[in-house]
Parts: sequence; C-alpha cells; structure tokens
Amino acid sequence: MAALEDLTTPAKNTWCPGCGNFGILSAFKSALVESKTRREQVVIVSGIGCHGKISDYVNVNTFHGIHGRVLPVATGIKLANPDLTVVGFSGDADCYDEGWDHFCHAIRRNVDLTLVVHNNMILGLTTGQTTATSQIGFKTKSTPYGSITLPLNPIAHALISNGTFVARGFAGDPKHLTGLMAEALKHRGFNYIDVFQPCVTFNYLNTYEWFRQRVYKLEETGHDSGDRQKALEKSFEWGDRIPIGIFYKKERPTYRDNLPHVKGIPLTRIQPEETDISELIESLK
Ligand SMILES: Cc1ncc(C[n+]2csc(CCOP(=O)(O)OP(=O)(O)O)c2C)c(N)n1
Ligand code: SF4
Repeated sequence: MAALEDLTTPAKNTWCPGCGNFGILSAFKSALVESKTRREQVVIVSGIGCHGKISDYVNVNTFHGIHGRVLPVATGIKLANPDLTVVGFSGDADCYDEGWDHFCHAIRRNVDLTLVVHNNMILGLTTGQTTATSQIGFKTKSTPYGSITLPLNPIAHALISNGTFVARGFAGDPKHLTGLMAEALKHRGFNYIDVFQPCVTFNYLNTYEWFRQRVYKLEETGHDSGDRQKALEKSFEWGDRIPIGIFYKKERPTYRDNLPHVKGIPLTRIQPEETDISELIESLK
C-alpha cells in the first residue's frame, strides 16, 4: 500500500507556480493512497508536454513516451503484464490532436487502464497555440485573429465509442478529483478522466475563476451514471453550467479478456524458448 510520503521524488518541479498540473499530481498521489494501491504495481505512461513531466514527480514505475503515443505504450504494458495498474497521463494536444486515433480505439477496445487528460485547452510546453479543445474565438500565437474552429467534445466521443468509465474533473478541486481517480483505479476497463487544468501562463480565458463560476458536480444533482443517454445529454452541457463527475460507468469484458494469445499466462511470466535463428538471418543476407 502506498503512503503519501513514499510517492514523492527528489526531482525539481519545473511547472509554473499555480499551474493546474499541481492539483492533478496531488490528487493522483492521494488516490493511490485512498485506493490502497501498491506503489510497485503502478506504471505511469506520460506524453510530451508540460503534463508529461508528471512521470518525474511520482515515485512509481514510469515511462515518458513520445508525443501522442501514451495509449499504445500503456496498452502494450497492460497486455504483457495484467498484474500492473497502468495509468496514462496525456495533454489535450497529446491526446485529442496527435493521439486522437489511439484515444477512440483504446476506448472501444476497453483496454483495462486509466487515462487522465490534462485539458488546459492550449499547447503549454510549446508556449501557447490552439488545440482541439480550444474555444472558438480564442486568440493564441497560432490564431492571432481568434480560433475559427469548433472544439471537440471528448466526453461525447468517449460515450459514443462505448466507454465504460467516462468522467471529468477539475484541477482546482483536487479532493473531488481524488475521488474520481480512486474510483477509476478500482474499475475494470478503460477509465477515462478529462481534467480541466488551468494553464496560468498561456490560457488567459479558461482560468480557475472561469471554471469555478461554471462547474457543478453531477453526483449532487442525482445523475444516474448507469444511463448512457442521460450521460450523452449531459456531455453537451457547456456555457454557464458545466458538469464534472462520473458521466457514465459500466462493466463489460476488457480487450485482454477476448484476446486469445494473451488470455492465459501473462507474457511477462513466459520463459522465451531458445531458438536458433541463424538460418533466418542467413536467408535475409
Ligand atoms: C511528434 C512531435 N510533434 C510535435 C512535438 C512538439 N510538441 C512538444 S510538446 C507538444 C504538445 C504540448 O501540448 P499538450 O499536449 O496540450 O501538453 P501541455 O504542454 O499543454 O501539457 C508538442 C506539439 C513533439 N515533441 N513531437
Ligand atoms: S506553461 Fe501552462 S501548463 Fe505548462 S507548466 Fe506553465 S502553467 Fe502549467
């Protein structure tokens, strides 16, 4: 079982003071403690961007991947060793732009892992350009006259792709986010949490204040998280009121359950057979 003090690393944190990533980091550590997850059993896979540095800040097994490829790496780890608790951390550009195809397919496959998307609605590390979730009219370095493209609705996409755990949190409410993450860690299947993560340096529009004035908790309104139609309806709510919490939760077989060649003993426990491949190498010369 992880203790909070054991989860800290000596790495110097280089996120801007006040960045929403701090809320995500503290919520995740608390969720590991709350869900009584053993530190040694956890693998974090992170993408490229400010969010990706989270790999340096949690004392578990980590893999800092390449841009947009959190999910292929996380999927491979989980399929090879299902005993591990695999958690992906991605950014909105990393997941909803560069990694969009992986996102849709991992959801429909129902790979048994958790994905947390640090959604700051901007490219942070590359100093402020629009992403797939940037708001229309948003002026950035890449859209000096304001974005003319409508943003994606990743929650709705996750629901129509048959997601089995679809949730949204807010980095400004780490206690609530801890609860969502702890639930996700317990749930078997693809657990997706989009997190509103204010970028205090480049996103002057979607600030803590902007979110605080709008977000409300689904669970406080009697929302039935077993009702997919209702969840879909809620996923389109945007404007003065924006829902956070678990939109939808359901059990269904995971990808591994139906994959014949990895169904039995985990690949990591199978001793490789000694095979002479010199003939094969010769034939390729
Ligand atoms: C293949 C590839 N394309 C582009 C880049 C440049 N790049 C570095 S970080 C980044 C994205 C950062 O945005 P986001 O995923 O939203 O993360 P944030 O920095 O906001 O956390 C990009 C495009 C890269 N490193 N690799
Ligand atoms: S640039 Fe934005 S997302 Fe990156 S560390 Fe600074 S505040 Fe956070």
